[in-house]
Amino acid sequence: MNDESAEERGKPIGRRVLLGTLGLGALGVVTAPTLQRGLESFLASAADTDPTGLTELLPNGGGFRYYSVASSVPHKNATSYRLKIDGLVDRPRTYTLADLRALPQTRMVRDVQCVTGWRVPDTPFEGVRLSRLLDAAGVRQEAGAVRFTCFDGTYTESLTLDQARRSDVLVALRMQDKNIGHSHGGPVRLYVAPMYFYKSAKWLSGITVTEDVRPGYWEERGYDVDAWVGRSNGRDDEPTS
Ligand SMILES: Nc1nc2c(c(=O)[nH]1)N[C@H]1C(S)=C(S)[C@@H](COP(=O)(O)O)O[C@H]1N2
Ligand SMILES: [Mo]
Repeated sequence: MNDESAEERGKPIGRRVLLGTLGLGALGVVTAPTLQRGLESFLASAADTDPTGLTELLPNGGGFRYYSVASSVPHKNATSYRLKIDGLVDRPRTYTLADLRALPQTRMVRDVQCVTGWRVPDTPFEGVRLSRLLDAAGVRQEAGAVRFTCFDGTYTESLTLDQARRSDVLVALRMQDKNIGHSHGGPVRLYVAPMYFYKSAKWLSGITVTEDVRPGYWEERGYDVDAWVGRSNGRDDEPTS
């Protein structure tokens, strides 16, 4: 069984930790952040102390935990994938994967930090700077924010325009020096290097320039909108960028 089939199982509530290769997929159904933190610290300690080495079989290993708030997510490839940029722009546009690949690519290597505590060191991401796509679209003067939507049909995120224009914010096509696979939000995910990983929306399909920030999926459920790794969300972590 692969992680994709695990992803189809279970209930469509909360975010689920995909443990298909261990046959533990049914564990991960939780909604409240506190409960979910409890679950994740359990899983984290299980992974830290696992005497069998079975956690190495988790999809892709390497410390990432796999999240989806949707019960199933369609697969998109070079033929079917589209990224639409619209809203308060002069030149709305829909990009194919080939269009995105043809643009200059930026590679960055930073730690990834999830707000629940796990951190993965030195993870390469590569893709097109979001600022480039915004400039190409011609952001209108009255715009103040960017909203991201996903082809899982559920997840949303947002950044202020100033945050979105940072050079360490990418529309990422590659992660860990591979094309981004479905579990990690491929073929295209957002990568917001200086913020907790919930800002890095997987399965990115829409970028809408708006007047104001609208809180995203997890932000409506209690997480900070300005999610700088460090002091936001009541945490104390080393910054990632
Ligand atoms: N579409 C979508 N993007 C998402 C999420 C999600 O559930 N759905 N979870 C977020 C959270 S909380 C984290 S920690 C990372 C996990 O990314 P990974 O599954 O590649 O480890 O994706 C973020 N982006
Ligand atoms: Mo997260």
